[in-house]
Amino acid sequence: MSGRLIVVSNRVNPPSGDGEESVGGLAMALAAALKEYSGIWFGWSGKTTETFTGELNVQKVGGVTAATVDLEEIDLEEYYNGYANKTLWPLFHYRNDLAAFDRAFDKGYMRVNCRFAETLAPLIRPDDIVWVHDYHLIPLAKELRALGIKNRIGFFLHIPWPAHQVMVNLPRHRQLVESMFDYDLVGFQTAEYQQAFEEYVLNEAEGALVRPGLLMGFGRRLEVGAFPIGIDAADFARMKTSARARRMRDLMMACTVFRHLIVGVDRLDYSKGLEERFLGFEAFLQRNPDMRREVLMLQIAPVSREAVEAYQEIRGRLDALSGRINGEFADVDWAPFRWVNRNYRRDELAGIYAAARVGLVTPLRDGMNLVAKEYVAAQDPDDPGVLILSRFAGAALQMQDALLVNPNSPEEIADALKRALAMEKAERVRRWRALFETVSREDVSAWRDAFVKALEGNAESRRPALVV
Ligand code: GDG
Repeated sequence: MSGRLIVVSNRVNPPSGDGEESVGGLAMALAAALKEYSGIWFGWSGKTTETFTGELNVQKVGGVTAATVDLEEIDLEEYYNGYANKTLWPLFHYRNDLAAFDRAFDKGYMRVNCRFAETLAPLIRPDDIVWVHDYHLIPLAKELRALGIKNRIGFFLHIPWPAHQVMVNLPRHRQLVESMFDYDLVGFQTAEYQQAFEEYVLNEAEGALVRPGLLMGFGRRLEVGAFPIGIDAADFARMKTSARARRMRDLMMACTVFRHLIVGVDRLDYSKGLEERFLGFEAFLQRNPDMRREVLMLQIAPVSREAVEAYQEIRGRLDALSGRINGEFADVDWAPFRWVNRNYRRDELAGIYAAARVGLVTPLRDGMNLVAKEYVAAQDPDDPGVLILSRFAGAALQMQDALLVNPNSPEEIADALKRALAMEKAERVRRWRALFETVSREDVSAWRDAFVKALEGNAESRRPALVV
């Protein structure tokens, strides 16, 4: 690559590199993406000011050049908490019932995208390529083009693209999708989401599929592709042998003597299927009285997006459910369930995964799900645990050797738990080897390189709009 890679995401929070990273798959992935390219990571600082100044703050954090801008309180309300997290997130995760459609959110979203573009444009040099991330910034390329930016610009969506009939619930859906045609390349986590996008364009935008990966719509052309994101497998391998990871593993082993640990790790979010998962564990305990004393379930779920009501409500429901399960099954010397809303260091998480016989990853919808991949990467090759994975996580397409379940069904989760706990070592090793091979090969570097190559590759593809 001759120029620089400019990565843009809502929030810029490069991990410090000492294991105390923030929660969230996107931050980890972007930091890894920038590790080997010279470039800049641009986005919101996480701070608010009284009035928007557009002042840039540039600093080096953990080997990454971060260029950040502050936003106004109202931006946060309308753009971040509003359109991004109360409108697009629920809708794209098939929770139309939780989606708020409010024109003020829409306006705030467009305003912040415009502000981002105005602040970013002067930083862009002619041979840079720009890589925009996620649903917060869908119209960014349109705003950059309006300011005369001609560079190659790619977009990657970290969350699902919903089915056509779900997408049309969004007021002004056509404008939003049309703005995506200002990118040179739009990437999705899976072929399934790519197809859903294509179907929308074919039906709503007088579209046509010119060839696989090249779409016409709104009288314009757009390259699309599937780029499944992975973890930084090499970094994870290093971390899992660290002193802290080993200490945590030993600690977890010590408190599960004669018992098997079942672990779940998720941001506290309604898309992660936590209620159904808890009910699945309860059903397992009800149906298998002889196995009750042989298991401990640990669910780690650091709180997120606390300003959004739906997130406050789900926490209350999960507190009640976890209390009910322990109330029903605990004994004086034993309780089956631990529900923890704390944030752990990544190296500590690696130790917890390593100690768990079962990784329980059952989102109702998920763009990819990196926890499933981290769980696999952390296992002992000679005595690995079993991954139970939702068929509705993007990761399921690559991880067919997991026990795949329908996360809406507590009974199916209970059956899978029973099967995982009874699984012979030979089968566990066979399944794990296949999973680990995929997780190692299709890691975050492969994801980044494939996307950047595809974006560079179609340098010639910005031709004048074609009318069909
Ligand atoms: C979005 C998409 C897509 C969790 N608890 C702690 C902690 N985590 C880390 C995990 C993992 C990350 O957060 C979560 O990543 P996911 O992929 O599971 O989910 P989202 O945050 O929803 O991410 C998702 C992803 O973007 C990437 O494209 O896969 O579908 O929704 O890395 O380990 N990390 C630490 N302490 C915790 O307590 N340090």
